[in-house]
Amino acid sequence: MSTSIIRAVCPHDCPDTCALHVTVTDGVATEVRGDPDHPTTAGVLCTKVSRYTERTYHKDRLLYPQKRVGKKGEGKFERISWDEALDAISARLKIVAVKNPLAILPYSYAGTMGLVQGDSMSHRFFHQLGASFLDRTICATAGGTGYKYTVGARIGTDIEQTQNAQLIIIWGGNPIASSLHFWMRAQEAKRKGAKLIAIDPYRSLTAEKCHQHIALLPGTDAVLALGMMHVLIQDDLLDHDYIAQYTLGFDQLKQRAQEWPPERAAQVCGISTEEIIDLARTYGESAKRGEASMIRMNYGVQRVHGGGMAVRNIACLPALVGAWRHAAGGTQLSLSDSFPKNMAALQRPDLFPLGQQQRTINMSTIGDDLMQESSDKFGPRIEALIVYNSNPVAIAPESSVVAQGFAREDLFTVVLEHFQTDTADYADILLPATTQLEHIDAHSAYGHLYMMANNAAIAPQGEAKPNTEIFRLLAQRMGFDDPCFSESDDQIAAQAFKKDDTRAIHFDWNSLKKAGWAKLRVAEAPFAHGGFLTPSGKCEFYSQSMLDDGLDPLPTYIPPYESRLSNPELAKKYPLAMISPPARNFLNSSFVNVQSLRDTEGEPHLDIHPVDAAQRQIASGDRVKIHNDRGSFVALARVTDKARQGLVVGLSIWWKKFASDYKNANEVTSQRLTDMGGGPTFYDVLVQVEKVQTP
Ligand SMILES: Nc1nc2c(c(=O)[nH]1)N[C@H]1C(S)=C(S)[C@@H](COP(=O)(O)OP(=O)(O)OC[C@H]3O[C@@H](n4cnc5c(=O)[nH]c(N)nc54)[C@H](O)[C@@H]3O)O[C@H]1N2
Ligand SMILES: Nc1nc2c(c(=O)[nH]1)N[C@H]1C(S)=C(S)[C@@H](COP(=O)(O)OP(=O)(O)OC[C@H]3O[C@@H](n4cnc5c(=O)[nH]c(N)nc54)[C@H](O)[C@@H]3O)O[C@H]1N2
Ligand code: SF4
Ligand SMILES: [Mo]
Repeated sequence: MSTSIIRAVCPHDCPDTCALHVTVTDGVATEVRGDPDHPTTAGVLCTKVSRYTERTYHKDRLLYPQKRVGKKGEGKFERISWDEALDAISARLKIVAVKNPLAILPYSYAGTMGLVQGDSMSHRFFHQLGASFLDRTICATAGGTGYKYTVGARIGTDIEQTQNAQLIIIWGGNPIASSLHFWMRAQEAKRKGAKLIAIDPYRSLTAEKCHQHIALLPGTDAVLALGMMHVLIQDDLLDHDYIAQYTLGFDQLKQRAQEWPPERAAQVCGISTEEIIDLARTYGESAKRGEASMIRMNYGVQRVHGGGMAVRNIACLPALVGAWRHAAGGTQLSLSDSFPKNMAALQRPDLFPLGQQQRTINMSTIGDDLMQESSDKFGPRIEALIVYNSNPVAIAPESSVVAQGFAREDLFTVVLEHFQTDTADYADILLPATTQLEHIDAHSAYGHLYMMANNAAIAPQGEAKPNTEIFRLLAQRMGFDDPCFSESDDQIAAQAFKKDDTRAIHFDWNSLKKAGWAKLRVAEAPFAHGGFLTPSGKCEFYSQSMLDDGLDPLPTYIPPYESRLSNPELAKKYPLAMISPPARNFLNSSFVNVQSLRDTEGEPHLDIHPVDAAQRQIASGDRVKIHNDRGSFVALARVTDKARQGLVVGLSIWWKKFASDYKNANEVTSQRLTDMGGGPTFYDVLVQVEKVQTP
């Protein structure tokens, strides 16, 4: 018997990007554990990934290529050989490409965050083909854009400082579920006396464990931040020296904040005036005392119409009180721009045919876009769709339109997957992909500062192949002869980070593979002495770039499309706001098919406040229908004041095929986009809820 420990990386879309130790005995992975020496992983994994072998060796893993034999969406397939599959795909892509390659669309997101399996060979392939580009907006572009206007780049407080903070504001995030290793450090800070405050419409697992919970209405965070600015200025809880040296536009900001006395802000946010005054004073006074006050923002704040502006407003706060002076102060939304990734080498945009027209499709409106006919404005109708690392039929908004698009008989759809997801059901050709234990990859992270290496622990299951290999083989069949199409995964991984960049100068792929991880060389407190990456080099309270892009250059409020205050007519019909944030035991729609994890989540639930439930004669355990003009889905009611009055919460993202009505929360979400960044508005939804009468 031979047993070894392989160094690997969690590939999932989670800020923590854990370092893994995979125990392999006689070629079989028997256990996946957190690397005890990796500082942020600290030997701990979440429940999902500690069950990784259950997912890898799942009886439903796709093990060989298949072609559709039933109707689209029916999920009936027949086994074929790799040659047959690849020949069929390349033949069809050639036919479409001769007419217009822009009619081909790749659709992918963060099923794996790996730079090799996610961002390299596939991009090279579609660039060479001259296909449409995909704007990958589904998660974070609204907030990312708002943050960049203000601070300049997605750079912020290092998670490894968290335990040194005296005040931690967790704003629009539920780290117990979605960033466990940040939460572990926040707990350490709490034990050392730090105060924890959660800002969230829902009493999430995290909000429940904080000292204070401010349950504002969804989509009103921008106003809470404006109300805080008002109080900070009025009470002079400011760091005048920091403002003078390192910020731009304070006088204009001051005027703007005047418009938002806490009384007015409180009305919009649906909270008390005292809560706003108290929050601002707690924040400002903590900074005045010279303490480290940290705001951990998360993406929950930016899935609404004004989501970009909300992040921008919040991102102004640390500069007002000088919180960036401390390594454990400031704010973190994402650290992705800390990494000197070499995207040009990985993706080779230069392969795109010279002089050919380009087109970009926003992944958040895939439903509408699949339904578009050819036109001058839109360009050619989408005729071929290649999906990998994503499950759009479950996760994209306004699902009924998405499903209608995928059901088009004239659309040629290829899906690369581990499992027969809701999306795979619509494939013409379904290809088996390897999991993280079966391929190699290089990783950056968005919640810590380590470059990471994933070694293959086991052989591919069945006939599964890495995404890279699938696109390599397709490139051969398409006749693409650039040498980059013959690079091995190791050769690609070795190009992941820019070696001449001071942050990664110590990067060497072979040694990274042995060590598993290496920290970037970056400053401990990124903006302690200014150095913002905006055009002015300052934290921009006033942003000329925003004005140039047609936005208000100052912090402001952009109300939700759908809320009682902003759309009272609609609210008459659909009076309840609905959000559908991540369930603890799923990762987006990944893991929903892992029995032990699904058992823990039970059936799809809807949390509803006792007053709202009573008005509708709903009791816990009742089957309820959640609906609006876009559609409906069914869930089991949980009557609880965790959901504030006027709000319902359906933890997500369920596979439709595991729901009694074959539907999920995205039936009622809309394809309208955020104020900036072209993001989706998953949490900007009004619905009505009623009990389903059982015969
Ligand atoms: N277990 C688990 N972990 C995950 C994921 C998962 O699906 N499951 N998903 C991963 C991905 S892709 C991402 S992007 C991140 C997600 O990270 P986040 O978007 O930060 O998601 P959550 O941590 O669930 O926190 C969202 C919280 O925001 C709250 N919220 C909703 N609307 C508003 C609002 O308008 N204002 C405020 N202040 N709060 C609001 C919700 O109630 C919820 O508690 O997590 C990653 N980690
Ligand atoms: N209602 C609602 N909808 C949401 C959200 C919400 O909060 N509420 N959150 C949104 C957010 S933040 C996000 S990020 C998106 C996430 O949406 P997606 O990025 O689509 O994430 P998943 O649903 O996890 O699907 C990823 C798929 O990739 C597959 N996969 C993993 N690794 C590989 C690989 O190496 N090769 C191949 N070929 N496939 C692989 C997995 O099996 C899985 O089926 O969903 C969004 N949708
Ligand atoms: S999902 Fe997040 S917490 Fe869980 S193992 Fe992966 S990186 Fe770590
Ligand atoms: Mo996400």
